[in-house]
Amino acid sequence: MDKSAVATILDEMGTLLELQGANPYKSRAFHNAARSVEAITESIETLVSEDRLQEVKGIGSSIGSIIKDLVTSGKSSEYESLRSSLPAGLLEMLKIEGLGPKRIKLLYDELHIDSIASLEKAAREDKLAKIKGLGEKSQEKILAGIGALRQRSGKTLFSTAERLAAGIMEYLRKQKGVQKLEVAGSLRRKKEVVGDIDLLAVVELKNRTTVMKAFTGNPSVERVLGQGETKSSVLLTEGIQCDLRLVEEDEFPFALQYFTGSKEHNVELRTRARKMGWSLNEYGFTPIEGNKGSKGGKKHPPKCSDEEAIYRSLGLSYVEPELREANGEIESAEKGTLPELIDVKDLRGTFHCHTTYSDGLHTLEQMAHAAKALGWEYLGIADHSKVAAYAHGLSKADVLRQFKEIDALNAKAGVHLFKGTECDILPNGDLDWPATMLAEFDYVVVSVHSSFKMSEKEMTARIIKGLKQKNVTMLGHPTGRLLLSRDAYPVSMTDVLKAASDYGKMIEINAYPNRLDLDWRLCRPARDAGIMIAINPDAHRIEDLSYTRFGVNVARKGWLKASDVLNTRSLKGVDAALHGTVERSHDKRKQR
Ligand code: DGT
Ligand code: CA
Ligand code: CA
Ligand code: ZN
Repeated sequence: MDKSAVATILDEMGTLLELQGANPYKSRAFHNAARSVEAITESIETLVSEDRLQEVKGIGSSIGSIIKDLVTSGKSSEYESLRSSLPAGLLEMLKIEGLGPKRIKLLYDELHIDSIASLEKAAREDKLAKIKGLGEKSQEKILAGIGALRQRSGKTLFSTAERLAAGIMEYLRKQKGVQKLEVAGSLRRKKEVVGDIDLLAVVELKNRTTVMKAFTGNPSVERVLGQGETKSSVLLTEGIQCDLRLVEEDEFPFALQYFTGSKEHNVELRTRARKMGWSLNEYGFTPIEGNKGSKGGKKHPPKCSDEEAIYRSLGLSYVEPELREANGEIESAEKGTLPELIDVKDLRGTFHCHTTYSDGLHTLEQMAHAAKALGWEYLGIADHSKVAAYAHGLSKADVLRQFKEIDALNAKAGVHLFKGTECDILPNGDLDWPATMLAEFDYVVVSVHSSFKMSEKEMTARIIKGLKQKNVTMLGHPTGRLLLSRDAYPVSMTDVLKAASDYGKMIEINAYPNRLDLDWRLCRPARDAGIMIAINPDAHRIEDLSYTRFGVNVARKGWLKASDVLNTRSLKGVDAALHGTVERSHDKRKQR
């Protein structure tokens, strides 16, 4: 164990002793020892092996032996027994601003409060106010502190944040004097979950106060966290923070670039600017005194009227916000090799949609009409297979009935319906439809919906076994994650991607707002392995068809071009691609 890990544990032991109500002298000794350890300049291993710990100021024999245990074995029985003597929730409570060990001990002794949840409950029931030494004011402060903590750790789905931001922006645009208004931060970068909403505006001087008032008073605000002339922060009723910053017109492109981030992207950009002899921040470029730079920067950096100009000034092609994650985008922008990203307009249809045949809300015909209304050429229907009883999985008779209805609908002009299925991968890796049945569909999506608690090895083997079957087209929601509520099941995506590549299978980006699975970080590796990607809304209602745009966000963040995605192909092109994976038994073209 290294010295800062040791110091962290010593500090925690000091806190645990305080929570126990131990002699203050003793707890202070641990806190002091932690600081001393942090300050050690030579190797702590050497000090331990040469038995020289007591040379360090503030370390006596008892703390010395704890450090020795930690350094040599990574463990300490004293630390463990101290930890187990108190509920873990007490340490969590320390994260609440304004709540120290003394008060936490008081609350634990008086009301058996041992977690943030029980603390919040007691405060809401007005029980804290009655404790001697606390009172009404402290109770309010504690509740505010809990809210702030949740705020800090809280993340919000992209789709929710986008909807809230759109509402506020529409409201603000109606205000007098608003000349420019843009969203920045992770929301502009289309991250799958975001910490807060960052808005940026240019407002005429005389209207600034009223615009700020309109912002802090807009209907979705729960509470104002801070209000100033150029920056205000509010907590929205849905529990996410929103910041509005007002900047001068000529600074706007720089502020937009800066507050879009990511931080890591900005660091790389600033380093590049410095090499040209300029410093770069949210206000603009400034020449660095006496530094002409190694990249041939001019003494007077150009004024920039938009973000493109900033990137151009640095010898870079424009970098789309989605790509600003420090994944090599600056290097590619320098070489001019950034991909032309896929756009929502490139989609001509989608796959993996449910209907009333299984757990969908709308009928086959309604779904077809909705797809047509979106201007799509085709729609893939993939209702659940029979094992999915919870989702009214289809029997063979249901499927044949659905095929007939699809044939009838396809005979009318309009949108072409593909006959698909979302077939369960059973726990042993077998598929829920027999091979003869798989051959009947135009395409087959295989997914895991049950028995998530497996080892990574077993789950990986299960998925690969299902995916490589003859007539399987693509893997559905590959990791099974539900953003902000359920972790991915353990699976080696490296192995899954390799298998998909080896067996010529596709992978979907499930565009359901809380899935977004395949993750954008894996899109590039998948593409590079030659895997075709499908963007699928997993639609259960006609409205859900538009979830495809969240899938496009994922694809864009993953550097995908239109040609990397199945849905951008013409009807004919899709037909050909599906034939590569499904040997349709009833299809004459098979004999060719
Ligand atoms: P989030 O809100 O956690 O989902 O992520 P972001 O990226 O929106 O982060 P946020 O809201 O803290 O700040 C927005 C952008 O402002 C961030 O992406 C880059 C820029 N920024 C904020 N603080 C710093 C900083 O300390 N250094 C640098 N270089 N950039 C910063
Ligand atoms: Ca943010
Ligand atoms: Ca922010
Ligand atoms: Zn599914």
